[in-house]
Amino acid sequence: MRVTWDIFCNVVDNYGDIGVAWRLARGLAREHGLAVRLWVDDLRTFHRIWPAIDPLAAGQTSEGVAICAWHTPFVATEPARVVIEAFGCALPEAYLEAMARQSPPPVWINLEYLSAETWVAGHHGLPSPHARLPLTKYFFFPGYTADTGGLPAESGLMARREAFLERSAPGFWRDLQIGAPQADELRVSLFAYENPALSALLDAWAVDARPVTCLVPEGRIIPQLAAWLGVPSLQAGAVHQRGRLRLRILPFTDQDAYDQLLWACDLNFVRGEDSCVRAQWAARPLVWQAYPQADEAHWNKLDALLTLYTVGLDPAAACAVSGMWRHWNAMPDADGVAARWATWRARRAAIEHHAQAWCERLAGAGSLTEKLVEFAEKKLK
Ligand code: TRH
Repeated sequence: MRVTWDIFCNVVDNYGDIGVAWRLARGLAREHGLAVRLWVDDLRTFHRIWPAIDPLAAGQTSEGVAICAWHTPFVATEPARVVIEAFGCALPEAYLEAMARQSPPPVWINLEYLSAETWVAGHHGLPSPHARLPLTKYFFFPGYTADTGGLPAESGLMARREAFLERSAPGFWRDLQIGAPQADELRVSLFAYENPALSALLDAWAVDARPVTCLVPEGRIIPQLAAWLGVPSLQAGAVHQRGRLRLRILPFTDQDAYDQLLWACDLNFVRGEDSCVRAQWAARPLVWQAYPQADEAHWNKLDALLTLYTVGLDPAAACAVSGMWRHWNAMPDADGVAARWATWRARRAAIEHHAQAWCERLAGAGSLTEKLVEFAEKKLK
């Protein structure tokens, strides 16, 4: 009999929670043949990253995963053998009670947010007994090193990227009605939260020595872009030229099409954890805007990833990467973004080369899906 898995996802805001949960659910079903149920409390957000999802259906199947609307009060359900609580979303009390009645109880895992911070390895896999019920929850930390829970990546990802670049990139640009890049043109994707550094960066691109095309999926950054352009609003399909900069607004697509954008661009501005990892797997230069947290806790996350990411880069290129990332995250910086951009531009070749080497090195962290399955199997024995 197939091992059953339940994944619970509470969408806090944005797309990262459901983005990670959905990748995991798809991977477990497709690559491990597991019977996966994904419980989601916000199907509308899910629908944005995977339009095949019906936001009104109480139950549906997609990509071999059973998707259930997570309502309160929770319908009585027999728990699966493995239960994933994504990002501490707090399982329904009735479900927890049902877990406690099982013998043996299910393997209960809290999937944590990805971080490159050094404390992660020491906390990965730690148990926490429930205060009242005979249940133990394990903390599973994704991470960038072999001693953590690894990184989300489906098998065949690199081959799909290579096949796209060899055969499909021209068609991709045609479909976006942009045409193939000119020899000296820089194509940039911009997925971002509101950002005080944006205007100065756009100013720098507008006077760049070479053409810059900036592709912006619809989202939170649009009002700021419209203000910079001096237009009342912006919709998907809008194109604006300012000096050397051409700006184009793209529709928000599904996760797979977003990957193609990352693969096709020369530089990707990404945010949150999921787009950040996908940009790293794209083997292209990236600038990460970490999800803003209280007391600037995200700065530690940013610095931790920068410390790992820049190993092996020559000092000037490492400084160019760090400068852009730190400035984009409003970290204290004596230089303006225009100076940071000029330095990045000057070191572009080294940074590009490094992005490929880094992508190969990433495999050393191991696959999150495989490590989770291994972890659960051990606990099930
Ligand atoms: O959407 P985010 O800002 O999510 C954030 C973070 O995950 C953060 O850690 C979390 O605490 C917070 O939400 C609540 O950024 P992230 O993580 O990059 O997720 C974006 C998802 O959206 C990712 O799965 C890719 C997907 N996406 C598409 O499917 N289509 C698109 O067109 C774009 C731009 C993104």
